[in-house]
Amino acid sequence: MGIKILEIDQITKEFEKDLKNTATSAEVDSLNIKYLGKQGKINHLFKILPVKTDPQIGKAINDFKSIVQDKLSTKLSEVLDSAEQDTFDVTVPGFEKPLGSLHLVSQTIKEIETIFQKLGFVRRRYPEVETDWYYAEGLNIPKDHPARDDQETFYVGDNTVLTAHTSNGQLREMELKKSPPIKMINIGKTYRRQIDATHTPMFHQFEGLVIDKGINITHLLGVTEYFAKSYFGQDRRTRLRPHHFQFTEPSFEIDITCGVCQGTGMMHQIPCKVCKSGWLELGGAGMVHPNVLRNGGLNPDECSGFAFGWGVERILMMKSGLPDLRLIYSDDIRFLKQF
Ligand code: FA5
Repeated sequence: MGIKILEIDQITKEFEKDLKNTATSAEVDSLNIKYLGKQGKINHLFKILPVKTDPQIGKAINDFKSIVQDKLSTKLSEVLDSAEQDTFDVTVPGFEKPLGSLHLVSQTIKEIETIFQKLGFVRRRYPEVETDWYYAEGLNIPKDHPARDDQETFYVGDNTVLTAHTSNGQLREMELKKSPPIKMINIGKTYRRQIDATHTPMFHQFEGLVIDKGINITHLLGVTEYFAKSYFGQDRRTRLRPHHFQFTEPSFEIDITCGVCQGTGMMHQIPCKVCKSGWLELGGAGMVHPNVLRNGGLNPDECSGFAFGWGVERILMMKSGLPDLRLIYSDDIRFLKQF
């Protein structure tokens, strides 16, 4: 019996020695096999010792087995912890979190806002879903008038639309202020059933409205010129071209000299590919129609005003040389990251 216990003692000593010399998880694994495996030392003890006749021996082997299991699992945690510490280098720089930035349309809107704030314009936002009165009828566009077809409007109800322009803000501003002076810049989303390289179904317009005693076309010209030089560059010039809008009289299109050919219309002795004529269209403008002043609750005999409505994406396109407006809303991060 003494000899038989001696065998367990010997294996215990061998195990302790093995454990001391173990430093990796692979070595722990091989000890697992050596002692606890099917052909391992502990199973061998069960085979060679008289466990059936002497339950004390069986108990002694099982106690040893539990000790081996505990010690191997403790050893495994130790070697894994120290392996982790070995690979943790505190001098390695952390992961840089990618920083977002304002979308280029938001940047442009901020730029526009800043320029007009310097002239004393107040930033406004008016509804994008609008009733027929503010959007058309009150702007001197009667029902069934052909001008309604121009704007390829999205209807959301019999009497409601997604605004195709920001001019609804004119009447809303007159109602809000009730009397002159009025000097607002309404920047908002607008919607039209159009899509190609220079049109998107959703785009932004910025609408200026100035109303006071004695406002005339020279004031419109001054503001237009100031904006064009501030946004596009001091060397740019503007001009008025006669046009028609129902809500302004007289009405104009404002053009700006092309930045590529400097307004000459020619590049290397051939017509400029960007503008062909030396001029690029900025957008519509005019003197507020007396009917619109009346509809806004103002007296056209006592005050007058000018208004303009231009495309945010379009001026961004003109300044940056973007070939296609749809890129702006493509969600392509490689494109957006450049701005
Ligand atoms: C108007 O919308 C008038 N309400 C402007 C106005 C306001 C005139 C006040 C007089 C007084 P127009 O339809 O031309 O005008 O559009 C104005 C500008 O919006 C265009 O010059 C262009 O820059 C931009 N625009 C029009 N449609 C689109 C579109 N689908 N995608 C991108 N920009 C567009």
